[in-house]
Amino acid sequence: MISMDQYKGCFLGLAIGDAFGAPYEGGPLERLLWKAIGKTKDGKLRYTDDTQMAIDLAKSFLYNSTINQDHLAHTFAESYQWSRGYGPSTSQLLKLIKRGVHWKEINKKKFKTGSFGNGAAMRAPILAMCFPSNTHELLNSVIRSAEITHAHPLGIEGAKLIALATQIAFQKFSNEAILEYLFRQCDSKDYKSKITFCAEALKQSDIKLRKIISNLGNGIAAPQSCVTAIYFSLKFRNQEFDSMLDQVIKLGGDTDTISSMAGAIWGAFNGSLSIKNKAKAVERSNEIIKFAEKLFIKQEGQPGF
Ligand code: F2R
Ligand code: MG
Ligand code: MG
Repeated sequence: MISMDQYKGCFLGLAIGDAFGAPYEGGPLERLLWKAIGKTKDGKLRYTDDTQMAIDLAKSFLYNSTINQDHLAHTFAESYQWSRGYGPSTSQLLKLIKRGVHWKEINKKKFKTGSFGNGAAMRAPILAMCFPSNTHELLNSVIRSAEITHAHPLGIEGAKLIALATQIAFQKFSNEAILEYLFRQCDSKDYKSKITFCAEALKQSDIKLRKIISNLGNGIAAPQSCVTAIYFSLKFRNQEFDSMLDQVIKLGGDTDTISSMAGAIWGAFNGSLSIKNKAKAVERSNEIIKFAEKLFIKQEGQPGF
């Protein structure tokens, strides 16, 4: 039985990973900028595009009881603020949607095959909360959510892996069973070989971070970050959230997104009890808890769905 506390843990883990990872994302310029704009007036840590798009997805699902692509595209666009640090192609796309252009006309504008950034994957844990047991509906919804901003097959595949990893983390299967399941569900050679590496790396307690970077990646592209996040969530599932966060921050690169995706999966395993206090440092964390509660009540199979 999945508990409401696991939903709270999942959403809070996503937001905490994002807000605490954000000051370390990217190079010196990005870090300097975040130093200037990374706190609210009342001293809370601001979250970035990762959490904003997750909130938008939750809001849109709660309103429609399904993934309504046009509504979701407008919800993303209405929330857009440059200061949340969106990826370049997503920024451009959301600004155009806000001006009235339909998402289908522009989701393959900057890149002919669509974006393979990790922007669709970073919001995918929410879909596992919408569809915790219907995998067919989950996968269908991953595609519908992703293709608005990330039409590239590798962008969608990364979102699929993060959604499935979150869904199965709610069930608390063993790491071996989770990775076997993800491998079977995976359509891409590149991701498959990363999942195989992940299984091997989890057997080595003293593996160096540079080996994780060179084999799994720490970048902004989905193939360079999704399996990395899954690796950290599985490695630290029985340890404190902060131990995982420290390692992801040391990894460098796309620290907010990797710790956000890993944080969501960690929270799906462990619930919110041990991270509730940490969440108080993050802006709007009470509202995030409320979204998690509403998603739990609305999840498929429950009355009112
Ligand atoms: N934007 C940021 N952080 C600032 C930059 C960090 C640093 N310079 C770094 O590179 O590590 N963070 C937020 O953006 C990420 C999510 O991005 P999203 O929404 O996927 O953006 P986008 O623009 O669609 O894709 C990101 C970049 O990936 C490359 N790319 C994507 N598809 C491509 C394709 N088909 N061909 C070639 N390149 C492609 C491009 O460089 C895109 O700009 C998260 O990290 C979030 O925190
Ligand atoms: Mg971000
Ligand atoms: Mg990021």
